[in-house]
Amino acid sequence: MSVAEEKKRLFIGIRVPDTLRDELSKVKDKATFTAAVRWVETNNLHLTLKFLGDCKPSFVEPLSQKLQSIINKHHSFYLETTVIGSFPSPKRARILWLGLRGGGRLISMQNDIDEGLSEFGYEREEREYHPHITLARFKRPAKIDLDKLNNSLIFNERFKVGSVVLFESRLSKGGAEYSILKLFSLNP
Ligand code: 2AM
Repeated sequence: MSVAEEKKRLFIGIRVPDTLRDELSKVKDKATFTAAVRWVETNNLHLTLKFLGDCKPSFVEPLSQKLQSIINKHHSFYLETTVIGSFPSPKRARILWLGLRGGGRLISMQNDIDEGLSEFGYEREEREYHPHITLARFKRPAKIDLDKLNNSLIFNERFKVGSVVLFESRLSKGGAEYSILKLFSLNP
């Protein structure tokens, strides 16, 4: 077995509820981009809290214990969708995302996860955390009309976040496949 096969590519995130997934699956039908774009598969839509990258399988247990102790201190909360935006800019878009708001509890939990995992040697995020769901990635920087896209869609979804997930990401030629390794329930 090669070294690469031994490792697990991990990240911590939040699942997108089915109702919002269904809505988001319609975005690609409304988008009229001419640029080459790779849409995130509907099943893969998620909100990232912390990307961990390649980890030894033996790390999953201590990581899970730490996450459990952090999540035990937090309560479920609601998030609301905002608008579709792009990173770094609509003139040279690489990533298309859906913004989320209402997350005082989300920010505090993400901050605790970020701080808690620094114990294991993970760098703390230097940039401010902007909650978003990545919808698509452009193959090359693209100029896109976000107003047109946002005007053609009415998103006003509010959803409850009751758990946090430790995901494993498997990369293949067909794209990434995410599976749930552990699920941590927030306090009601
Ligand atoms: P994002 O798309 O939500 O911003 C799973 O791969 C998730 O981890 C991705 O959706 C991405 O978050 C984040 N991610 C992937 N590779 C990353 C990297 N090298 N550094 C930071 N975050 C990464």
